[in-house]
Amino acid sequence: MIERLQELKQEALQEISESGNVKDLDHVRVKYLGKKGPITEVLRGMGKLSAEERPLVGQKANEVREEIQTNVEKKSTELEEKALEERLEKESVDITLPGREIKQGARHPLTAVVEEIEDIFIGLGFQVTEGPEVETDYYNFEALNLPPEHPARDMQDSFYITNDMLLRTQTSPVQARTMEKHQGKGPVKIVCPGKVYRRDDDDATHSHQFMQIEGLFVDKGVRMSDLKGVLEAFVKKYFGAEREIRLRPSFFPFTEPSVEVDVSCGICGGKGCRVCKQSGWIEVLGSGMVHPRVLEMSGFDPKVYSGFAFGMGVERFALLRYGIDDIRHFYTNDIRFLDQFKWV
Ligand code: 2NL
Repeated sequence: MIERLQELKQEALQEISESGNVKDLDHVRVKYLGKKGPITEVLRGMGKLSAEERPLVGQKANEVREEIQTNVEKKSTELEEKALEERLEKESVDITLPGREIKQGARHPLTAVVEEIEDIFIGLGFQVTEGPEVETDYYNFEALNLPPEHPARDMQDSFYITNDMLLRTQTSPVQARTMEKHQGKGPVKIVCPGKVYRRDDDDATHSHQFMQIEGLFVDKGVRMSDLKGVLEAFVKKYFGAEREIRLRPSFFPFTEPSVEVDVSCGICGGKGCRVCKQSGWIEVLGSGMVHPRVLEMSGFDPKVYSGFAFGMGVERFALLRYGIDDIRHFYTNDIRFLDQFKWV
């Protein structure tokens, strides 16, 4: 029996040293030291031994068990340390690697210009109002006194969705809707910024989608001089106090009389240059006194109320402000272009 125990010990130590992981090692431990293991079996068979042999075998059995136990523990510590080292190796972080650059975004230049223009008009007592980009024929054209044969109403010039619905061609429908909501009671003093759509081929100065800001002031006793005063204050705030404005007669179906507003050229100071096409003046706004038919259709009595309205293209204001030569830059979203507006 002593020999058998010695053999068992050799086998066990061999298997322990060959264990590659904690699970294998546990398997070996249970196999040799468990209740159904060979050592327990030897101890159970001791009854058949003589009185002299019994303590010797018992002692040897305990010795073997303890040695196996100690070896299992030693191996277990070894395996755990090995596993920890492997993990540390695998999960190591190279703290000398340079960090990734965090890209900072910038406000889109058109957004910056819209917000700047909004702020100027808020300072003049206007409220900012927005409305739908998909409009009905009624609000986009009819309520604005555009006759049925007007070219903008042609399928060729506007994006129709159905017979009666289209992408708005101007932001004036927002103003018509707002007037209607006021139910014939002034004042209405609003600016309406937003995207508008026209079926144009894109080039340096045209885009099928662009930004517009329109404004409207309706109240009792609003006169042409109010139009001139408000637009002069706006232009001087946006372009600079040294700039002058000039009104030229014009025509829009929704205003009567209508004017075109020019600003004196900031490059040549009025002497004539490339930017102002040698005229000394740059056209920036369309405006006029709201047509009585338009007031009437939106619920205002044109004998009691009067108003002025104006409209401007935002891209043009941005081009002039930042010296950009092609409107398409605003819509192609080249990061190198957009990145330059971090400071605005
Ligand atoms: C331009 C000219 C203009 C208006 C827009 C307007 C709106 C209502 C009533 C009357 Cl509800 N008028 N808007 C008036 C005159 C000119 O825009 O050149 N836009 C780019």
